[in-house]
Amino acid sequence: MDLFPAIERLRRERRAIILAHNYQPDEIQDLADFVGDSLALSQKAAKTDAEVIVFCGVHFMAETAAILAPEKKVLLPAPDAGCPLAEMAEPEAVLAAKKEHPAAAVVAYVNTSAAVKAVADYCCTSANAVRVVRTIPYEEIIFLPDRNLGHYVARQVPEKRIIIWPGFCVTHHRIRPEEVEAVRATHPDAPVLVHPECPPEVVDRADFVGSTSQIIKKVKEMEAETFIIGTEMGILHQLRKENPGKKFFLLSPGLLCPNMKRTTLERVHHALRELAPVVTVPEPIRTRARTALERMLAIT
Ligand code: CIZ
Repeated sequence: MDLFPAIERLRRERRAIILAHNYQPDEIQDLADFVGDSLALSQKAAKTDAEVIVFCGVHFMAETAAILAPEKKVLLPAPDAGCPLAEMAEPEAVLAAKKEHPAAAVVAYVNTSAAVKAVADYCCTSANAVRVVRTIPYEEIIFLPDRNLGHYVARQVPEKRIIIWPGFCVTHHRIRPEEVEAVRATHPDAPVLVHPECPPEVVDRADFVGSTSQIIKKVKEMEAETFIIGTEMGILHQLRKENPGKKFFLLSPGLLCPNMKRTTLERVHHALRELAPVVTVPEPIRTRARTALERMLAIT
């Protein structure tokens, strides 16, 4: 069966919108009504008048959409798509850290479970982490769960004391600084753009550091012909589509998130046909997590 027209028909019948993260497989991005980072997708979910949201991404992203749009049915076609980084922070451990540092605010990266967002004071994304930490009226901050993003933020906001959680993204954390040196030798004129989830030694050697949405924006503004990209390979699809005259190379061959690749056309079709699997966030976790997300949205 040709799944594209079948999905299209079901999408109309179900009054559904398909949202895909920048790291999703190419064919899923092509199918989607909207492609973006997790925050932009969740905001889209909250604003849409569609009744069903098919969230092509990983579990914490669909949860964020369910927190912000509780009246809609949020479907996650790949229910086995977790995020090892999100699993590196548990609510009990966060509460224990709060007890140890009673004057500190907890800033939780969006890559956390709803249960962790519910015990956090603020959320942030990689696009706004520096701004959130700089703006909030706290001198001491527990930043979780990504230690590389935490180090990046701490360097940009030296006036605050940042207690950094030891988590990491398995995909970004494995990039080595020698890979930047090697690519500089083969493509000396190509700017290197990396995600702040990369280790500090990689970030130090890059020309630009930013979230997926910031990398996409920056490439459009730059005049170079060739670019080296240090984030998950799914982003190359958008970059190539939006910049047909430019060339892109991955900084490291290991930049592939297996969880992001669990979404398939078959699974999207199945989700729309069965209206399952549904992602929900129970009360009072939803309301508490929403408060942390709304505090972030008020800053950005
Ligand atoms: O916020 C997101 O969607 C993530 C996880 C990365 C990014 O930079 O967009």
